[in-house]
Amino acid sequence: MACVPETPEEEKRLPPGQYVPRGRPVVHYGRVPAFRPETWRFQVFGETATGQIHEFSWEEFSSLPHTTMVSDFHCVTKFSIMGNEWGGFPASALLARVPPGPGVRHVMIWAEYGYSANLRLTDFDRPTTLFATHLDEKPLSAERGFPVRLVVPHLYAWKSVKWVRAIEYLTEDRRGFWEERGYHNVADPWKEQRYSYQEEPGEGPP
Ligand SMILES: Nc1nc2c(c(=O)[nH]1)N[C@H]1C(S)=C(S)[C@@H](COP(=O)(O)O)O[C@H]1N2
Ligand SMILES: [Mo]
Repeated sequence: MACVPETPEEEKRLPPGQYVPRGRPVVHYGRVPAFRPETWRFQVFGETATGQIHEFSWEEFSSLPHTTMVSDFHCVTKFSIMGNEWGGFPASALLARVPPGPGVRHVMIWAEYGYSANLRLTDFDRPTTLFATHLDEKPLSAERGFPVRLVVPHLYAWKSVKWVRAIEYLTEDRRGFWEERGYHNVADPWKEQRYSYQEEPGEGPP
């Protein structure tokens, strides 16, 4: 494994304690789920503005406006994958389509098999947060999250939930899968927010 950035410019984009491996590792907990377009549904639930659950079929979901974005990807186990070209639609498009209620400050991202990650609404609503269906102009491979994953490039990559199936709007914060298991609630790689013991007051649920 090469453990150095390829260019000085890449070096500047590398958060503290991270390295660039050769190749692009695939990381997840548990098995790769199958995708069945006829029965696949995407739910937006919790504190929606209307009080109703909103459900998308794959056809509706995949017809949201498409865009591309290049970003880096930082796993808390210290490797970074630089310069990924993701295609999909911004999380802000989903927020516009299914507005959250006025008290919503957090979201829970839910995946197949119950994997989850929580985000502050301000992190979810960043212009760089994307629901990605494509990587480098090709549909995602099964193990990278096909048919759709979230990409939150400014936070550690466990927040970039693969095989995403639902968003829950929350008025109060709640910990997701890794956040419950000792990882930092916020997860900013530039501040090396790796573990929950580093949390400052106000950075996590009580
Ligand atoms: N559904 C789901 N999404 C997940 C994970 C997981 O276990 N399940 N692992 C996360 C972690 S820890 C990382 S580093 C990235 C890895 O993404 P990659 O396999 O495309 O490199 O996916 C994240 N998304
Ligand atoms: Mo990770």
